[in-house]
Amino acid sequence: MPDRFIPVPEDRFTFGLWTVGWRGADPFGTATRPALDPVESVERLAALGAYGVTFHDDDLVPFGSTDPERDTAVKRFRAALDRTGLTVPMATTNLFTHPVFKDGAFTANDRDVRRYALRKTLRNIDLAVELGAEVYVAWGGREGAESGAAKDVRAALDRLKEAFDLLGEYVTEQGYDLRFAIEPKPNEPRGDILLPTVGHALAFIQRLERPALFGVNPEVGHEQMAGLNVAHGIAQALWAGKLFHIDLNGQSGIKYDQDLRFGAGDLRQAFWLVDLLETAGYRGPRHFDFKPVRTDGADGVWESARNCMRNYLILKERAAAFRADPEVQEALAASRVPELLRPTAEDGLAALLADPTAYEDFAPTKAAARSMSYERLDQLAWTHLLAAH
Ligand code: XLS
Ligand code: MN
Ligand code: MN
Repeated sequence: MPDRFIPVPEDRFTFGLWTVGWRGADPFGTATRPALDPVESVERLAALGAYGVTFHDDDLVPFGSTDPERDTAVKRFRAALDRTGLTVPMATTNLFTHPVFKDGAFTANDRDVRRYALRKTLRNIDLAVELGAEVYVAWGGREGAESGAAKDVRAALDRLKEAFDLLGEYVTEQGYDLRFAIEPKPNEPRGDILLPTVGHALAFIQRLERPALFGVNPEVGHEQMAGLNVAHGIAQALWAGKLFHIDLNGQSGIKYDQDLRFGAGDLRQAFWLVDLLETAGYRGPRHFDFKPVRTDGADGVWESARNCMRNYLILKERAAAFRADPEVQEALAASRVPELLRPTAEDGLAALLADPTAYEDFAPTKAAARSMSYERLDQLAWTHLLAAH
C-alpha cells in the first residue's frame, strides 16, 4: 500500500536547528551524539520533505565567533538553503546558554547584562530578516527566579515591556516586515519563569507600545507542564488573533520539559490540537521543537524528525475523518454544539429583560434534565483517532 503520510513542503513543516542538532546533554549526563553541521541538517530536512528551518543565533554562529567566522557560517547556510529550497520563516535568540545570562537577559538585575541582551537580539534580527524570516520568537528562558526576594517581579515586567518596546521600535524604524512571538513556559531552567502560560503572555502583550506586532508561540509541552489543556490555550490565542507561530512536540503530564516527538505523550490532546489548527484557518508553519531521544544515534534523530511530520499527517487524516462522519455531525447536533454559535441575546438587553421565557417561564429543572450526550460524541472521536471506526 502506498504511504499516505509522506510530507511535502506545502504542509509547512519546519524544525529548529537546535532540535535535530541536540546532542543529548542533560543535567545528569554529557552529550551522546557528535555535533551536527547546520548544512547537513538543512540537506537532511529538505530530503525528508520539510518546508523550512529555524535557528537561534548561536545555533548557526557559535557564541564568540569572529566576524569573518560569522560570515562564513552564514554564507554556507545560505548556500544550503538556495540548493535545497528550504526557507527560514522564523529565528530567535539564545539568551540562556552562556553564564552571563544566569539571572536572565531582558530582566537580569544587572543593567549591563540587559543592554548586552538587547544588542545580541537586535544583531540577530538583522540576520533573520536577511534570511527571509517573518516571525521572531522570544522565549524568556532565564527570565525568572528561584526565590522570592531575588526578583522584583513588577520591575522585571517593566523591563520586559521596555525590551519588547525597543525591539518593536527597531523593526518599525528599519521598515522590517517582522512580527514577534512570545513563547510561554512555566519553569525550567528557572524555578519559575515570567509569562508562564499563553494567558499571561496575551495579557502582557496588551500593555506593549505596539501590541499589533506581538503574538504568541505556544509550545505543546510547555502548557502541559502547567497541567493545562493545550488546545484550549491555542484556541484562545487564535480567538485573540495572536497565534503567530507554534512549537509542536509531546509531553507526558506535569514533569520536566520532555520535548518528545510530536504525537508522543498526550495523544488525545495532540488529536484535538491538529483538529483545531486544521479547521481554524491557522496558516503559519507547523514548527517542531522536540529533542530526539539521547539513547539514539543519528538513525533516531532523522527517524524522529520524519515521525513528527508523519504523526501530524496521520492525526490530520484522523481529525478530518471525524469531522466528515455523518454520525459525528448527528452527535454534535444532539449535544447542541452548533447552538453555541448563536448569540445569546442578539435581540438586545431590553428584549432579554422583557422575555418571560428567559426567566419567569423558564423551567430550570426541566432544562437540567436534558442530557448533553457528550459520552457518545467523545467515544466517536476516540474511535476515529484510533482508526477503529
Ligand atoms: C525551550 C524552548 C526553546 C524555544 C526557543 O524550552 O522551547 O527551545 O522554543 O528558544
Ligand atoms: Mn519544550
Ligand atoms: Mn519551544
